[in-house]
Amino acid sequence: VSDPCADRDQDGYAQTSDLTVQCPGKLKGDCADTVASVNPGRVEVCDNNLDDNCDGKTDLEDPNCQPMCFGNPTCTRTAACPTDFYCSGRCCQVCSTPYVPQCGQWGQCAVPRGVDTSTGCATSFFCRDCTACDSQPEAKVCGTNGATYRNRCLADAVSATVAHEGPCLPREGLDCTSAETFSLTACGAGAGLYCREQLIVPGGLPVRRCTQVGACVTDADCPAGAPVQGSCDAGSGVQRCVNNACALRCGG
Ligand SMILES: [Ca+2]
Ligand SMILES: [Ca+2]
Ligand SMILES: [Ca+2]
Repeated sequence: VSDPCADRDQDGYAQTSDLTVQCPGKLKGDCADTVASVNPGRVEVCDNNLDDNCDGKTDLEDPNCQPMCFGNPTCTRTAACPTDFYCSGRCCQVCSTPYVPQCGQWGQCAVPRGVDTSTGCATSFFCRDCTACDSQPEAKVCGTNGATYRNRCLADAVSATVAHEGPCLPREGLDCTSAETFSLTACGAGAGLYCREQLIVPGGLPVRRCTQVGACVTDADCPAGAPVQGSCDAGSGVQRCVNNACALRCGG
């Protein structure tokens, strides 16, 4: 039987934690008695895969490594934060409200630039002549950039790609490239979003953006995170993107 008071790494801490054992001249509770940098007198290092201070909690589990979020939830990704928050420094941070300019000239309106793809928060607005589109009925559409436009006319006028009819959902346009799969939870559980892959630059690498379930720009997007509706005779059905919604077309 080895000596419970042995201090093999000579850091002043013996391996035993037994209160009934006396180890004169030594402290106790060394949870790694071959590593001199690990003992109950140490401060937890948050990224070395060691329980440096021997409290049974390693790295991010350790209270010393918990972020100070001032009442906001902790997080590892934006999709896990409440709506209108983003994840930064492992804390959910509130999105700032974008500045909407007063567009002074007659016929001008403020048009959103969309969301910051890294946070999903709305960015800035710019002024442009909206007369032609203001004269058309309001029928909101959502761009792939996460901007909601008054109507398709205005989206076309600013060269935005329409993702679907109706306003954008919270976090549409958020980058989900780091998500491991195209799962429905990559953009937040129950958020009504899927992680859509798209080519922004022809021949470039695809990017992924959170997009409303069922919304599509090309046939390749379908079924766009939604279950296939309807059925055809074996093998004859093809998913098509028609007016930004997926539809099953039978007979090819
Ligand atoms: Ca020791
Ligand atoms: Ca550690
Ligand atoms: Ca620890």
